[in-house]
Amino acid sequence: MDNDAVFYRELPKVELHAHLNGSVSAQTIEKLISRKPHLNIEHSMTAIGKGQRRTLDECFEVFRVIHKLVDTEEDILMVATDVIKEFAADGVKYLELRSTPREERDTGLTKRSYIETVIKAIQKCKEEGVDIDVRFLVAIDRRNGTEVALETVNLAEEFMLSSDGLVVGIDLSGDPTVGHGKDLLPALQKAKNSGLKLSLHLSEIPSQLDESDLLLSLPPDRIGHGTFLHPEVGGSQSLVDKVVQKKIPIELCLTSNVKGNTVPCYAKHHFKYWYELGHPTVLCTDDKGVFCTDLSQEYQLAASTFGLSHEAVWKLSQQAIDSIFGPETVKQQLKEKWNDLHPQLF
Ligand code: 6MZ
Repeated sequence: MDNDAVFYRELPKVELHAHLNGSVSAQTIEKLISRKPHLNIEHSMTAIGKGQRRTLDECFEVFRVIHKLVDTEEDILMVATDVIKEFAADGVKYLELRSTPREERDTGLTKRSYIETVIKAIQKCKEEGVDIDVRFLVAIDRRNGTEVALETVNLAEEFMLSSDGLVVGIDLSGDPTVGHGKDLLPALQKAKNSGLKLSLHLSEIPSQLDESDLLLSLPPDRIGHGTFLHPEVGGSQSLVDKVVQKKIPIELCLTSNVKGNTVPCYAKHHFKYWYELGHPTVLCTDDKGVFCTDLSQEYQLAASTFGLSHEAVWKLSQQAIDSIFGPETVKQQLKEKWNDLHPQLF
């Protein structure tokens, strides 16, 4: 590893936008494939390699393949444990994992046991002393509509109270071409009222202006992607004004957006727009397994594409702490950790 790569690996980092089943590494996929050889799934079907690009549609096909491989409590425990340890090995000190609870009749998996198993993986890593603080956002898949969204929020509310602070919020994700945010508004409002934080995928594709405007009225506590919010790409100044006035941090995933073809190239990524505005932006991986990346690489890419110094990169990773959904005490602990680590890097 060259010196620059070492800097990015050792840089303490905060990861706030990571979908569990999109984060499964090649090594873990191999273990899953050997558990289920009858499915005839090859690794090439679960990841998008260097230089390759897919449509968002094709990306969602990849998730369907991974879901076939991950359909028991045992699988989820292994996947979540591996993913947490991989983030820790990449220098991530605080991680918010998100995942959509699934029910699988054939294996007896229920949405409740799904959430319990992710929590078990987080606790297991903690007991083993893995150097990372992990929290969980329960995800709503937008294609499943109003009732499932409400059911998910009810479960998340229950776990928020019983998980010792591990369940902290709700994610709204899924294929952005399917469904409409207005159907999910009551569930999201209920979640917010109960104290769950909201991270919503907004304007991941063009022509979602009405939906974004509606969901911004909640308002969410963070925005995922926000690729088409600003006027230069068909968004609107009024959407930008709302995001800026409410200081809603944006989670930005460079490789995901380039490989998923919603952004034409790294240099045209909307990181530039929001960073230059001085708006809180947080670099994230989205789906590190599917897009073959890690958070160190995302920081390095942002720096080389937009000419950021090591000091500027440090500031970016440090400021991400302000956008976490964990409590104030955790923010303080993380800030102290960053202060302790600073002299080792500079
Ligand atoms: C929207 C995405 C996504 O929940 O099974 N997901 N939703 N946009 C994206 N951009 C590429 N990447 C992942 O992880 C996989 C699920 O996360 C959401 C989709 O709902 C996908 O099925 P979990 O752990």
